[in-house]
Amino acid sequence: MITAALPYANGLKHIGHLAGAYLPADIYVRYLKAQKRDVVFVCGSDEHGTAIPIQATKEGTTAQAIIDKYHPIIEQNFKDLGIAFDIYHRTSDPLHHTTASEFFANLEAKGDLETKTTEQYFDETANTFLADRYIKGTCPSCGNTEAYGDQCEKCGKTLSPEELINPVSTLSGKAPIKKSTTHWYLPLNRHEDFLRNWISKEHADDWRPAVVGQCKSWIDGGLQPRAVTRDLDWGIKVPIKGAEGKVLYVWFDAPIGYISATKQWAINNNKDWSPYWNDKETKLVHFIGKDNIVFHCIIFPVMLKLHGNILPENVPANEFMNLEGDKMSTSKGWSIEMEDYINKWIKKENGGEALADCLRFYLTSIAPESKDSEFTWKGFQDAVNGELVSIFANFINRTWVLMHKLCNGKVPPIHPTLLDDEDRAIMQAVKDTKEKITNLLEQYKFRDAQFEVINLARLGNQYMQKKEPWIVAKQIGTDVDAQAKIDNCMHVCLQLSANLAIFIHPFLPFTAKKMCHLMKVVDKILEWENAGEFNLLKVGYTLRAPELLFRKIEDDEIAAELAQLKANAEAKKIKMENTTTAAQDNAEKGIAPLKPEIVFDDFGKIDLRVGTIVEAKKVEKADKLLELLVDLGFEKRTILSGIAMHFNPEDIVGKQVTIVANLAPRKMRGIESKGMILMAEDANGKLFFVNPNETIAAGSTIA
Ligand code: B3M
Ligand code: ZN
Repeated sequence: MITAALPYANGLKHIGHLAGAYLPADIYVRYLKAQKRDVVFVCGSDEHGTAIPIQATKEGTTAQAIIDKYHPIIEQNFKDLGIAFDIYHRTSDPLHHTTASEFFANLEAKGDLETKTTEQYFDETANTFLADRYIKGTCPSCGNTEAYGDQCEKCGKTLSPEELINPVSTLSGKAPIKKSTTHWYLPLNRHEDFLRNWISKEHADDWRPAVVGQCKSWIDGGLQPRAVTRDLDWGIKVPIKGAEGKVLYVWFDAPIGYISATKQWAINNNKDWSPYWNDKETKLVHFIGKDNIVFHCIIFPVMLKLHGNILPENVPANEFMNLEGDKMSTSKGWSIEMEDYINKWIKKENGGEALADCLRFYLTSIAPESKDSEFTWKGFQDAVNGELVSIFANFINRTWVLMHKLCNGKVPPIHPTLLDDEDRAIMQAVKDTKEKITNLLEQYKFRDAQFEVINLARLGNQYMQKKEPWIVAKQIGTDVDAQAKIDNCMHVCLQLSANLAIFIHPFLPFTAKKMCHLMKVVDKILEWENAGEFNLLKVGYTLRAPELLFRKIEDDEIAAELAQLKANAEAKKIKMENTTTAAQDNAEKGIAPLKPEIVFDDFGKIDLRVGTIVEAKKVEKADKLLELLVDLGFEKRTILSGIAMHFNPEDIVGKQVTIVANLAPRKMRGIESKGMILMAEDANGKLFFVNPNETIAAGSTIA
C-alpha cells in the first residue's frame, strides 16, 4: 500500500513537490510492480485546507470552483510526468466524506477522543472563529511576522494560534477577541509509550535518521491532546449531534483520504480494499516531504492504531529542494511549476516525453534524501548532456548503429569458445548491478540506485571501446574469427541494452518504453526477474533502426529559463508589494476588505424598506441589545438591534432607519426579532443610522 501526500488543490504544484514525494513513490511502485508484487499506489487532492476558502474570498470565487479547477490540472500534470497512480482521488468525494465521518464516529464512540471547552480567537467583524490560516502573527520561534495559526512557513514550526505573538485575523486584519467553544481532541498524551517504542526502538534503524529525529524531538517536547475539529463551514461535518457548525480538522480527514482512495480504486477494479489497510502482512509506505512528518509518523499512526488499521512500515520523507540558491516558492514566483515545464519542454516537440524523463533523471540525481539539495538549470543541462546523452543514449545508439552495420540488424549468435574475460566481466557486472539496485531501492535510496544504472551504461561504453568492433570489421577476410568476435561483442551489448531497459524503467518509464520499441518487444521484458539474464533478445531476431533516446539541452534554452525565472520573481514581487501596501493602507485606515462579488440576482433577493422607530427599550440581561418597535407602513414589527452601547432608547424614537424586511425571524433572549436594522460603522467603531436625507413614508422601498 503506497501513498503519496495529497496535494492541496488550490494551485499548481512545483518540481520540488514532484521530487519530494511523487517521483520517489512512482519509482518505488514501478519497481514493486516489476517484481509482480501486489501493490496499490494512491494519491489525490486534499480539498479541505483553510487556505482554499480564504483564497476563494480573495479571488472573489468559491472554494468549490477552485478545487474543481485545480484537481484535473494537477492530475494531468502528474500523468504527463509519468507518475502512474492507480487512482487520483479527491477528498471532496462523498465516499471520502462517509469514510472520514465513520472513522471519527468510531473513535468517538470508543472513547478515544475527548472534548474540551476553551477560549479561542474570534473575529467579531467576520463573526467567525479563527483557526489555522485564518489567523496570522509573529512566529515565537523565528520572529517571522507572517506566521499562520497552524505553521510558520519560514522556519517550518508547527504552531497553534495561541502561540502567535500579536495575532490578527486574516479576514478583517483586526486583532481578535477570545470566545469560548467546544472541540474534540485526539489525546496524543495517552499514546506516548506506544509512539516512543514504535519509533525510537522498532524503527530506529530502518527509518531515515531525520525522520526519527523529528519524531523524537516532538515526543520529547511533550505530547498534548490535539484538536481534531474546527468551527468552520468548509470541510467534513462533525458527525455528532450538537456539533453543528463544526467540521473535521483538515489534517484529520486528509490522511483518511488514502483509505477512501483505496476504497474507490477497489470499486473501480472489482477488488477488496480491506486487506490493504487491515492485513498485518501488508506493507504500508507513505511518501511525503519533511513538513508532513509529524502528521504521518505521529498523529495518523495513533488514529490508525485506535481504529484497528495497520501502521506504516516506513515514511521515507525527503528534505527540501531549493532552486538556484533560494527556497522554492510559487507565491514568490521562485519555482518551476510542473505545468510550465510540461508546456515549455514536453508538449513542444515530437517525442517530448524524453524530456519528461530528463527532468525525472535530474531530480532523482539530486534527490534531497538526506539533506536539502538544489536545482539549477545548469545542473539540469549537465546531467542530461553529460550522463543521459553522452553515456546512456550514446551506448544504446552505438549498439544499434553497429548491429545494423555489422550484423544485418539481427541479434547475432554467441560463439562460446571465443568468450573472453571482458565479456564475462560485463555479464557479472549486470548481475552485481541488479543486486545493488535492488538493495538500494529496498532502502529507498533512489539517487544511488539510479547512479548504478548509469554506471552500468558507462561500463558498456568502456567495453565497446575496448572491443572496437568497427576495427575488427576491417579484418574480415584476413581473420577467420573476425565476424564471430563482432557477433559476441554485439550480442553482449544487445543483452546489456535489454538489461539497461529493465533497470532504467522505474526511473525513466518513457525511455524504457522507447527501448522496448527499438527492441521490438512488449514491456513484459521489463519484469525484474529478467534482470541479470543474457538471453532476453533471441538470436536472429530483427531489431528496429536506431533512434536517439535523448537530445542535448542547448545553452540558449538554459539562459532563457534563467531569465524567465528572474522575470517571474520580479513580477510577483511587484504584484505582492502593490497588494500588500493597498491592504495595509486600508487596514490602517480601518477599511474592511471587500467581500466577494455577487450577481445582481443575489442583491435582488434582499427587500430593503424605510421604517420609523416608534418604541425603544433595553433588553433585560443583554448589555448590547435594544428592543425596537418599528413602523413599516403596512405593519409594526419588533426588531432586536445590537446598538444599546451606542444609543439611549429615548433618543432614537422617531428616527427613520433602513430595515432588511424579508430576513427570516430569529429568537434572541426569548424575543422574536423580525428583520434587521442597517448601521454604518466608522474606523473607530462608532455607529450611524442609514436613512433617507428627508423624512419619507414608512414602508418606502430602497433599491
Ligand atoms: N495537503 C500538505 C501538503 O501538500 C497536505 C498533505 C496531506 S497528506 C494526507 O504538503
Ligand atoms: Zn518561524
